[in-house]
Amino acid sequence: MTELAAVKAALRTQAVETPSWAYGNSGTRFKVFAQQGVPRTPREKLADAAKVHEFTGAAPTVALHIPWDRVDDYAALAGYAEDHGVRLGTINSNTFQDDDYRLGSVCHPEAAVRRKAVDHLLECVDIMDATGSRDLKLWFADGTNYPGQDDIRARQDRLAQALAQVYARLGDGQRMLLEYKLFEPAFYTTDVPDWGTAYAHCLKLGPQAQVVVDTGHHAPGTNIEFIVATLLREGRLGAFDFNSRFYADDDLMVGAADPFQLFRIMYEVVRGGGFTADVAFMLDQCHNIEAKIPAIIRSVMNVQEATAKALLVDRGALAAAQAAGDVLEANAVLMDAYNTDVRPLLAEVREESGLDPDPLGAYRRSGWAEKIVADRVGGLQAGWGA
Ligand code: AOS
Ligand code: ZN
Ligand code: ZN
Repeated sequence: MTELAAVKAALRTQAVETPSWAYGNSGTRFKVFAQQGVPRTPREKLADAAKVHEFTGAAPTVALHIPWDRVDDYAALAGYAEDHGVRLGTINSNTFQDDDYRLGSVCHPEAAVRRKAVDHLLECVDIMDATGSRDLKLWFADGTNYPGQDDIRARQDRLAQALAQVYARLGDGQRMLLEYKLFEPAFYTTDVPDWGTAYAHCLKLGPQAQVVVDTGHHAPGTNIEFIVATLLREGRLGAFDFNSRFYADDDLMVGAADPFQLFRIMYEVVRGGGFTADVAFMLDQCHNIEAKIPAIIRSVMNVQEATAKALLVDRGALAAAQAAGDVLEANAVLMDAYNTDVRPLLAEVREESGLDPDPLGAYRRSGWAEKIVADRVGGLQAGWGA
């Protein structure tokens, strides 16, 4: 296979999981802007996600969020997804939207609240059994706002106990993905604030516990690609939540704020052998002011572009320059790949797969946007879906 053929083959295998909540209305704490035609039910979210897959060929799975996507029959929901050409993906738990969780969930000082949170997580594993999902994604809003509010060490013990209970419930082939976040909603301490804390818990739990890197969850200036390289070396990079940020956890379209950072991350993924099914590429975004389905299509394309550039790095030339200590040449090799316009290459890959080379144009021409505006009245905010 020529090098270009290998790059194309790799691009054809790339799958980006889209989040059900990105299809619903969302906003900031100041205002949720309702858009016309947004889904009212989990099935309608899946129908929209199927459109993203239809036009990109690269978004075959959809992440669910419990309880936002709660239904009576998950196997039937999985069947509905398959009828539309997609599959159900990661199950996201929610231990942050209940009054009981004011002081935390699995780290809460009261055993009864911790029990309630763990029961929810165990229920999520039951749902995974029904949907056939591989991954349970855990993001905890737990933390404290004031020094002295709670015992930092005790909270870690409570967290470890809860994680161990859920880990023990995982079936063969199921994984627990632990996401970290620097701050918000807690502002003094967060119980899983960084990759080191997540990694330490995963290490104790076992190989089915893996770390999720949400690209918006770091302090400004953090070198995320270094974290990616480290987790891959340790065999603990389970997934990405892709999005981009200018300030904090902005959840904007991935690759919008800093395409160069996304390229650097994808280069470490390629370099570290992470371009396999073991690393899930998920989006975790909210489209507050822009049209949702085209924004998600754009995001998938942005991931593909960064990946194509990463795959095009001349690794032989890079290694030679690095070995020779040629700083400028090494940097030039990397920048050459980054500065390549990969859009024609991706258009070719799409055409060779029988897709329209222009996914956004194809979506616009499809009439789906007009159809959902006509058909769906009263779309709901993400988080309050049926
Ligand atoms: C929150 O900041 C996190 O990024 C999450 O991944 C969260 O689980 C997601 O927004 C769905 O609830
Ligand atoms: Zn996330
Ligand atoms: Zn987030």
